[in-house]
Amino acid sequence: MKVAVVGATGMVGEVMLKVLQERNFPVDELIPVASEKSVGKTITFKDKDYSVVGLATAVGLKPDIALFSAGGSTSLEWAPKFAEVGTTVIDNSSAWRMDQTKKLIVPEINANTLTKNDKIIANPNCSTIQMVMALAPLHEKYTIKRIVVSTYQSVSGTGVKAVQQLENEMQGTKGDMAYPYQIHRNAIPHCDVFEDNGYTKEEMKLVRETQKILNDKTIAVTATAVRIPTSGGHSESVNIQFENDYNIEDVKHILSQTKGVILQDNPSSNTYPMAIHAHGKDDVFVGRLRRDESLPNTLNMWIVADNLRKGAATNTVQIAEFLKNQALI
Ligand code: 11C
Repeated sequence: MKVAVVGATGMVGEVMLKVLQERNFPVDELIPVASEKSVGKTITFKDKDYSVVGLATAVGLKPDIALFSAGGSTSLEWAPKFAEVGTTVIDNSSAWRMDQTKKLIVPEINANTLTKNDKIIANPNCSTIQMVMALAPLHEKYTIKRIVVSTYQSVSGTGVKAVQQLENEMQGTKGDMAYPYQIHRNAIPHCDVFEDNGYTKEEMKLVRETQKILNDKTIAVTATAVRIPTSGGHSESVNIQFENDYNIEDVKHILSQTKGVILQDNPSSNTYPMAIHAHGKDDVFVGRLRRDESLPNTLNMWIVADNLRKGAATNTVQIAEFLKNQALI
């Protein structure tokens, strides 16, 4: 299989290359793609050196599949050009997610909707992926009415400049700022840009993408997204109101049986998910399960995942694996 990785020198691109190797995705020919300033750089993949090429060159090579992590505007311009030459694009940006003609896929939940005609497939936002991984099986059993989510997001979600800002601040050195404020020893209630309704784009992604993936516009979602000085993963406090009452032991059983979800829930041994443990892993970790005693049919939980893995690269590669296994590419 001829595989292009667009944005190969970026943070998510690097993890994509790692995940492709770890999962032994059948890459016969790798095409690492990046912006003009990285063209000619060398990328090592499975002990072989590859030269980074530009987007136009990559389209000309007609890859079978292109994994994109190069930002929304690059994706809007170039994904259709790849699709035109027959390449299936899996895109990590927000460019196509809410396009009604494009599918927004978390493989464990809705990959079965994919067909050969889906030439541009959207990968959801990291904070949405980890939340719906835990909620989809519970929605199926108890029907979710409303979700209140607060996120505690890693600086790696913003990119390399933010990781560097935190490093600089921890070491007391000066450098470029990715955020309007210091992030070290701080919590900034501001992820991505503000929309006209006073919510940030990140918060609205949690609303819109959740409804699209769970294929249910009636689910009410409200979100607060906060950046904190961690680098290994995103954490989320999630309050879920169901239509029907639930049994907490059954909830635990369902989550423990859900592929890709690991239940870590034992207060007596201080067992609960944490970013420091989720870092570098592909699963979504769930714990602190408890009844919301202030409302009927309502549950509280804590969800953690590595935002660069299941939140981005791993989910993308899993979509590619599904397409390959189902002979859709
Ligand atoms: C963050 N969730 O942590 C973002 C990063 O729409 O794919 C990914 C942005 C996106 O800031």
